[in-house]
Formats: sequence, structure tokens, C-alpha cells
Amino acid sequence: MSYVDEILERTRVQNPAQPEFLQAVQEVLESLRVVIERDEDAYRRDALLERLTTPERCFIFRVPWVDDHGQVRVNNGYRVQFNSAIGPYKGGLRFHPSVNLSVIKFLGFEQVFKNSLTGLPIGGGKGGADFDPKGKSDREIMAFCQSYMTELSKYIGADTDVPAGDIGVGGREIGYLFGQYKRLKDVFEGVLTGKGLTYGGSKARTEATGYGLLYLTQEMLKCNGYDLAGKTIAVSGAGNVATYAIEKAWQLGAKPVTCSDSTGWIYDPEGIHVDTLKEVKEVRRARLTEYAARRPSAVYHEGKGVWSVKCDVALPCATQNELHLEDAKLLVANGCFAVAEGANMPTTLEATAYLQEHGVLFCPGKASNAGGVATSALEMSQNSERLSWSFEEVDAKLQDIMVNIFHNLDQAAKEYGMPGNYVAGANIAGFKKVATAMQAQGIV
Ligand code: NDP
Ligand code: 2IT
Repeated sequence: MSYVDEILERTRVQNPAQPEFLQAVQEVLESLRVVIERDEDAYRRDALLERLTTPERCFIFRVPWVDDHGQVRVNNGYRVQFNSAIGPYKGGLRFHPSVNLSVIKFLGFEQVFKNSLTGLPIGGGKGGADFDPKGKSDREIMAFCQSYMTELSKYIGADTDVPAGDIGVGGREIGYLFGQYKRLKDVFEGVLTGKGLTYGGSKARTEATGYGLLYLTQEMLKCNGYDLAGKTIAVSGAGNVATYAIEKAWQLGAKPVTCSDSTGWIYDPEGIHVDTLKEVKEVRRARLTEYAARRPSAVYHEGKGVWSVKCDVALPCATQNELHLEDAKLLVANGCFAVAEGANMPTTLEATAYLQEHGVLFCPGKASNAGGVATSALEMSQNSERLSWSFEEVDAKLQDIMVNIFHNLDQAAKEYGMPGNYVAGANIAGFKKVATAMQAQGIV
């Protein structure tokens, strides 16, 4: 049996009830076959793939808090420190009822390669809780964040492990988490990123994931003979990534016509109105029905369906496994020629294969959504030197990073005889730096 097959089997046996984690490992290891086969004996002797697919550490803990009725509630908290070969663990926190160890491990595993692709010195980690922020008061959110941080603070630090936001964790939550860390440790340090601008946050971090997604998409299109300007774009999600992807799409001359949330989706043939979206989602934390009520041109549909719209480019920016084989078929039939993932693993393995087989340019999230964590690393640099850079400076660095990421994965795909296969290119380019660092550091 080949070393890659051996490790895929080992991962299945050891993690039987972790489908998301297995999916992420399968996607990466399948792409790495060509690299591993060139030096299989050495990789096997060093057990490099066993170490790569086993987190350095996983914390699972109880998070008790009191709701507004005086009822004590208990959630499960997680932090997975996956790989620190190239820097301190870095990766977001997700608060969503679907969070479990499989979800956090898949996100942590993806983060290792993504962070490597940024070219910055950050290892991979992820955390969160099965807490549902929907419908909670500000006080309840604060109580939860304080309790969560009381335990998490034992494992993190500015040079050890630096969490940030993800689904359900935005500026408000990072503020409460940071306040509690500072209170417990009595130290003001860059232990979290995505902080507010008045207490160590970086300009452009809020926008970075969505903006970065569009910078990379523009470069991918350009290198394949297309112009992003004038294209119709379907976007899913209506949170941080989707909102700023929509904003940047307009700025680059494209027209984003959809967005979605966990209950339904919007088709707005005149294009999604960014200020209305921000007002509904960021300020009022309301449903997209409210967007439709304010925009006569918009049509609201209950449930799923965002990929049924005619578009040139699709940007899934909501959550994992939201773009299925049937959606991929619809996109191709409707003339979509490029997909770039804003979310982590939003496209199923079958849908990805279908898109690639039908000539659709496809960029995986670990490359196309890396602008968020890259700007987090820039926030860490600013915190370390106790300076704060201008919006233009951070944005210029972000653009450079995204363009470089695309060229690195394009190059890696070509070097290994798979031109245009950006999934393989991203996995190979991300892997090589981490593997080299792991080999240099001995058996740890
Ligand atoms: P937000 O919480 O800001 O927004 C998430 C959006 O996706 C919301 O519109 C939400 O709907 C929708 N959504 C979440 N879960 C589901 C679900 N199960 N089914 C349907 N819709 C769902 O999160 P972000 O925008 O930060 O994150 C979106 C994706 O991008 C995630 O995959 C995340 O891991 C990834 N990502 C985020 C980065 C960041 O910097 N924030 C960086 C890189 C990747 P509703 O409004 O109803 O809750
Ligand atoms: O998935 C991701 O890259 C994030 N949620 C951002 C992580 C970070 O540390 O900024």
C-alpha cells in the first residue's frame, strides 16, 4: 500500500466519527501523492504524514454561563493547536451550534496549509464552541465570552497561540474575549487579532478576507485571459466575508447579485446594496427578509438556491459543504466559469471534481480566503512593534500577498504536471514549507 493510502486508512480508523476532518485530510493527501511518491521512503521513515495529520494538542472544556433568566447553561468549548512548525498557532474561533471536534479539527488542519501559503510565520490552530449567538442579548454574549476565555486563557498567548474571529465571532465577541484575557493575565498583549481599532486592532482586518478573496479572484481571471470588471457574481453568506467580498466586487467593476443566510437567499438583479446589507446584518443582526423589505428590486427566497442564478463567477462565503454536486451542475449549465472559495471547504469533493472536469477555474479556500489570517499576522506585527499602519499600507500588503499566493499555487501546479489544478497547487505549495520546517526541527 502506498504511504498516502496507509495514512488515509489510519486517519479513517482513528477518527471514525469525524467526517469533516476526514474530508479535509482526503483532499490534501490526494494532492500530495505526487510529492510524497518522489521521496516516499524518507517521508515514511520520518512519519511525516502521521505527524501532519495528528494535532499537536486538543483542548475540550466545559463553558458554564448564566442566561438572562438566571438559568445556568453549559456549552462545549474547543481549541485545537494543530501545527506550530512555522510559527505560533493561529486561527479563528467559531461559535455555532454545529461546532464539534471534527469541525474544529478540519478547520485547524486547513489552517496549517493556508497560513503557510501566506508566506508569514504563523502555525495552524482553530477553536470555538457549540454556543449559538442567535437571539442572545449583549449581556449573555459577554457572559459566554468571559467564561470561554477563563478556560482558554490557560492555553494561549501572543507568542504561543493567537485566536481571532470566524463564524459567530466578530468585533463584539473579540472585544469581550480580549477584556477577559487582560483581566485574568494582567497583561496587554496581542493575544487575539481582529481587535477594535482603539485597542490594538489593524486597519483593514475587518475587510481583509472578502477583499483578499476578490484580489485573488481578479488575478486568477487575469492570468486566464479574463477581466473581472463587468462580470456577474453570485455570493453566498451575508456575514463578514460575504459583505466585504460584495463591497470589493463592486469596487473592481463587477456586479454581485446574490447573498444568503441560514434561512434564505436574496437575488437582487440591480446588484446587492452594500450599505443596506451592512445595516441589516452588522447593525441590526436581522434576517435577510429585512433586506428584501428595504429594496424593491430584491427577491427573497426561503431555503437554499443561491447557486441556481445565472452568473459568471461564484464565491461561496457561508460555511462548509454548502455547494453540492447538483449546485455545481447548475453553475456549469448557467455558464459560470470561475469559483473561488471565501468560506472554508464550502464545496464538496464531488462538486469540486465536477467543476474542475468541466473547465471551471477553481480556487480552494485555503488560498482564496487567506487574506483574513494574513492581515491578522500583519496585526500581530503591528502589536509587536507597538505601531499602527495606515489602511492603505495594510491594503497594499494584502494585495501583494494575495497575488503572490495565486502565483505560488499556479507555479506548484505546473511544476508537478497539473497546470490549472489550483487545489493541488495550493496543497503542494502549503505543504512544502511546513514539511521542510518539520524536518529541520527533528522528531517533535
Ligand atoms: P459570519 O458569522 O460573519 O457569517 C456567516 C454567514 O454564513 C452568515 O450569513 C450565516 O447566516 C451564514 N451561515 C453560517 N452557517 C450557515 C449554515 N450552516 N447554513 C447556511 N448559512 C450559514 O462568518 P464569516 O463571514 O466570518 O465566515 C464565513 C466563512 O468564511 C466560514 O466558513 C469561515 O470559516 C470562513 N472564513 C472566515 C474568515 C474571517 O476572517 N472571518 C477568514 C477565512 C475564512 P446567519 O446570518 O443566518 O447566521
Ligand atoms: O479561517 C480563517 O482563516 C479565519 N477565520 C481567520 C483566522 C485568523 O486568525 O485571522
